[in-house]
Amino acid sequence: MEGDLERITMRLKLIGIPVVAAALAGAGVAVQAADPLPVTPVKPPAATTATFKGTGQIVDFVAEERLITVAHDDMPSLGMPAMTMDFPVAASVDAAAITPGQTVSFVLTLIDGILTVTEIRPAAGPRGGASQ
Ligand SMILES: [Cu+2]
Repeated sequence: MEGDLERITMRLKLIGIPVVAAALAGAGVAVQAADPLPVTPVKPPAATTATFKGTGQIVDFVAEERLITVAHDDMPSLGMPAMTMDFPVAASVDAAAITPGQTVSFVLTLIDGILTVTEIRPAAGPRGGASQ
């Protein structure tokens, strides 16, 4: 039984649908949340190691969880309109350089089906409109 759960959890992590794990937990099945980071289900383009460039404003950053909230601009390469959402931040990114309020450009890499911030830096120039 434990082995089954481990396999299920592993598979859920691989396909990036923790919602199902939450449903199992709700049904009284104890599922260890191995990875508490929320993920954003995304229909990935053909390549599985795709990267996507974006711009936006940092709304929040929880360093302990390496979780960033970004009000990002339109991302046509992802088919995503402008919105505010969370991303996990890769260990290779210098967390000390992430400051809420900052306008940034960033790179998302699809890692195990999860869009992860792998690069982030202050935007080169001032931005026009108000962020959403
Ligand atoms: Cu988004």
